[in-house]
Amino acid sequence: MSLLLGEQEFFKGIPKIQFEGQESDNPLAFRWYDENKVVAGKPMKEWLKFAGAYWHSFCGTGADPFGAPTHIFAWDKKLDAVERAKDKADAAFEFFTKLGLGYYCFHDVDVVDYTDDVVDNEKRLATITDYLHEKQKASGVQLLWGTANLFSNTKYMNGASTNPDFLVLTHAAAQVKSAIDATIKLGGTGYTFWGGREGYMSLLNTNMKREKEHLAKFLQVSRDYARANGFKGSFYIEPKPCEPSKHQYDYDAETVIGFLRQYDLLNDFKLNLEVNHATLAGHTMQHEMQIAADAGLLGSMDANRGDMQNGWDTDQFPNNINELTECMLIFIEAGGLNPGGINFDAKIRRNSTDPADLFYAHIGGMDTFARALIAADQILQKSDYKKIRANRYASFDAGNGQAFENGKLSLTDLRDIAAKSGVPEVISGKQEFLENLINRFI
Ligand code: XLS
Ligand code: NI
Ligand code: NI
Repeated sequence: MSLLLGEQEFFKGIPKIQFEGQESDNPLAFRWYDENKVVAGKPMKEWLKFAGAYWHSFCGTGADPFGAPTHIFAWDKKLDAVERAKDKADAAFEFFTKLGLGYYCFHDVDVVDYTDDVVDNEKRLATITDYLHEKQKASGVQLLWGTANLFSNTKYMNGASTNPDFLVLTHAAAQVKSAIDATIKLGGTGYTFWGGREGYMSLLNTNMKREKEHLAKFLQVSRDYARANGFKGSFYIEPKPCEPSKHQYDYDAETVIGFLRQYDLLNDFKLNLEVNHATLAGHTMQHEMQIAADAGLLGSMDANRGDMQNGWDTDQFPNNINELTECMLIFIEAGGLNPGGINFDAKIRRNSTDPADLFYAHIGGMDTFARALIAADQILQKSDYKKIRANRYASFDAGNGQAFENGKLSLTDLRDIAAKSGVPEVISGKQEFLENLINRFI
């Protein structure tokens, strides 16, 4: 089998990862993710459009505030930025192909290093975009979404589109414009905005109203540019409550939906939800997904998990089967993600330094999703889960309850029904029963 290697093989000794089933003890094989297995009417690979995240897997060096890089990349050696970027693309596509990932996601600065020169950056990105285009054609791997990094460079320390200095906003616009061009050229199904610096560190120096209006204007002009240039995909906002800013304007799903509605962006934007952002916002991922699904805005997701003891975005690989099974119940009932996929916005730990570690991490994540998908499908098909939930609301299905839902009863009418009907029964919410039921199908 052709592995579509570049000049060098970066992950030597690692074969194409195959499905071997639950009995396999091969750590470099899938035990649950069987891409063509049909679950709930569709092959797994159609439900689970997995994507690799360029930034964590091919740029993240393992450096932390207390220590130097531990991930020393063989693709990061050449002196010329574009040549270095091509090696990185070779490594990335070797990895995607060996793992069987159908999609990938990137920020502009992940795929090629940027300078402070707008024109130079545009040229670099255009050059590497052509190279990525060739890699996509040769491998069949597709772009899930592109984005611009508007948070790492010094100039964005006070925000990008919400910066109080207009000139900084224009530099952010220049980056978004060429990242949109790259996304269009590469046939990306989405374009993501994650605003780590779009918020504040202190209200003492912040005009919040004005900053949010600037953010909305910036999104509108970006949308207009992309649509005028033929972008047919979905824009995503990726909510996160804080980190790196103390407070971020895209706090959580509910906040973002209100913002999109206020600025008339609902037709073009959906949500890209991330597990560890949900937990940072004091929610579960299930909560965020249900909010988005109910609004018809469940666009895409960033898969990872947090750490129970840490209050930051640790971006660990997903491995919590209960959490994901509950997510998959919402996911299947919503018909999956539309038009997005499942991007592994997750990083191996600083001290995971074997080339195989990146494979173990993704295999574990993909297997956990696959297993959760199967379990959730069984729960929906074979248990009373849906019925129990529906029955709790049965009193609204007919009679006065239905009249209330249809807006036919006044407050006085409701009062009169209460006076006439006596004391409500005590009715169990059956939470423990349902929790056991989830475990029974895992
Ligand atoms: C950071 C975000 C980031 C976005 C893309 O917390 O998750 O990685 O997904 O800019
Ligand atoms: Ni993310
Ligand atoms: Ni994140």
